[in-house]
Amino acid sequence: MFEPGKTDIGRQGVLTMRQASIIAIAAALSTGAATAQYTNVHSAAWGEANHAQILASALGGTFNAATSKDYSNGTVYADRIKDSSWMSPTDQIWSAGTYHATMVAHEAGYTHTFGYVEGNKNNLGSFTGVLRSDEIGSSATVSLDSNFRWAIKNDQQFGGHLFTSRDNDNPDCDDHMVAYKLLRDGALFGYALFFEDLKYCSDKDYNDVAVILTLVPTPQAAMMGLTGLGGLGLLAGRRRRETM
Ligand SMILES: [Ca+2]
Ligand SMILES: [Ca+2]
Ligand SMILES: [Ca+2]
Repeated sequence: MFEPGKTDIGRQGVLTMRQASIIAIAAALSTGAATAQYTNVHSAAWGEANHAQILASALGGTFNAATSKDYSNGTVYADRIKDSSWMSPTDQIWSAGTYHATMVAHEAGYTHTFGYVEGNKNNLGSFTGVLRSDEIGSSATVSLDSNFRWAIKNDQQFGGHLFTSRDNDNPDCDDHMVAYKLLRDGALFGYALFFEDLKYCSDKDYNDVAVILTLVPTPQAAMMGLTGLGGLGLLAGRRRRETM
């Protein structure tokens, strides 16, 4: 490698070019970071719970702002996922896996069915419902072997507006879901999903449907991952039934 005291002009020339290309890549990376988009979440309407309050009711403790976008209760860190980026993973397309979903809030006039659409695009007609937004505390395990988008479908509006986590699926091409990684002692154990249910995202409070996901790598790990959730009672009930 390059030795600072060495006066090998030819070699230095090569290294200078290499350094120049590294600088160019670094510049591109920093531009990417600067243009990485986080959808702006507005304050909740009077009387409605905001993200910090919903996280607290679902996970316990008091969630305070850790950065301009993240929250923490001292034990669980909610790390906001980018909504659009040309290089980082975003909250739009989700990876195959097993997720335990719990409905934790519904701060909206409309009620919705929460679920998913398999694949990366198209096939919006294949929406699969999992939970209802007016059944707070209800939970279900979703196991998918391909990429997919999370989605909500309006239960009242004619035709049932469907909005997914992929902006381009939506009739207004707007962002209808923001999400956080949930970390405990730095380890990812789940996600929090917050949906906006109004077309054109007119109030942008992103609290109209809120779901907590816990990763389910193995049944045993799932039990452990859920211990921080209010849904523990539900789980305990199910576990008892299973062992009877
Ligand atoms: Ca988003
Ligand atoms: Ca809203
Ligand atoms: Ca709302």
